[in-house]
Amino acid sequence: MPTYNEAPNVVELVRRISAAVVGREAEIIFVDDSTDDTPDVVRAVAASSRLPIRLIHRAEKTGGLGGAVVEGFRAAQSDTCLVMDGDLQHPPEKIPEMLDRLARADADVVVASRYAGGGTAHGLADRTRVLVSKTSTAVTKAMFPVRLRDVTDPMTGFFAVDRRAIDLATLRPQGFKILLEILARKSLRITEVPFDFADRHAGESKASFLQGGHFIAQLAALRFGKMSLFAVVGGLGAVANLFVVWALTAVGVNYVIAAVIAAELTIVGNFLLIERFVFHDMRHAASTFWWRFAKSFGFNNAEALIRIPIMALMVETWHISSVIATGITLVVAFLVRFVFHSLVVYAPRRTGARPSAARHILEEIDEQAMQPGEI
Ligand SMILES: Nc1nc2c(ncn2[C@@H]2O[C@H](COP(=O)(O)OP(=O)(O)O)[C@@H](O)[C@H]2O)c(=O)[nH]1
Ligand SMILES: [Mg+2]
Repeated sequence: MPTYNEAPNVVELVRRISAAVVGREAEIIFVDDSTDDTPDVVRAVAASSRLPIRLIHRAEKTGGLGGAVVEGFRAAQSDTCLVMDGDLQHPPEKIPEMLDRLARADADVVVASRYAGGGTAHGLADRTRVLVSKTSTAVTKAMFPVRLRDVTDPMTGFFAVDRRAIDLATLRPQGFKILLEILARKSLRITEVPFDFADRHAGESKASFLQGGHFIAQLAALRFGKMSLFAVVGGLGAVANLFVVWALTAVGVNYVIAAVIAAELTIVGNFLLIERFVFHDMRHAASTFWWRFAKSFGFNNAEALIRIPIMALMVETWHISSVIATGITLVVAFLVRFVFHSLVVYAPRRTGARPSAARHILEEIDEQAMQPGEI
């Protein structure tokens, strides 16, 4: 159970779950990122509970809700794991049916669906959320027509899974849509049971606009891998580049200088965006920030410098139009840039093998430069 400030729901939740799983061997794991007194309430309830209750209070809320769910999978005693929200929108009375379906051994995942026959979604707060939920479900299903063929509700947070069927290490949970992440990564046998999505028992929803942004990034990353996000960032950079040139020349800056300033700003901006959105999951294993920046900055400047003469050469020797030559060089440059970033800029640090002396000195300087200053 992922929880974020659900203190007023914990007692009722444990009461209803305990009643639902009577006669079964079970435990409840709260993976909690709360800033309120949820941990205290969980500890108090655990002390008098018949069911074993464990609390994992995370210091860092890595991956948000999805990260919490994966952490719960890792901690669980059993391979059979059931995920549900901590606000009683998911009725605990459904648990036995879900576990029985999973135990029948013809499914790896049992999805409790708001949209399967007999299910309802009246707990969605308002018309806007119903529309957002339905539209994003349709778009998602269209993007994964095969994997999600048998699923009416890939965005539900109520599901049971056999942990052995999924590869925890490949999951990249970011925010709310953890089930989608699981279903899209691997072909699994899926069964659905309908359920009534209730109103929140107490407290407030933590879904937000930002979660919507995460979701779009997650969809793109799942479907097209990092390259599509990389292309989106590159496209934004091109637009920003044009805008800066236009703005600077409009205030009287010489166009060559304007072009150079715009190019450098775009290179830096692109780097920051790909750090944050494209290669964020590879950063921790790669070299330090400034070292990555140096590689990316150096590469992009070199690339810009040689692209133009190469283009000129193509026009001169192959006699093709300059527009086509520009197109070809841009596509090739995009591919080379992507490969360079994923294989070189974000390459995992080598452990064991000794780096070359020059690299060692550079890294040492870099390391020192990153130390907090002391006066
Ligand atoms: N551990 C953890 N749980 C979260 C986080 N964000 C939301 N949750 C929990 O995830 C569940 C679903 O969130 P909720 O706010 O009800 O979303 P909604 O049902 O889509 O409105 C609830 O149990 C929340 O407490 C988070 O960052 N970390
Ligand atoms: Mg909820």
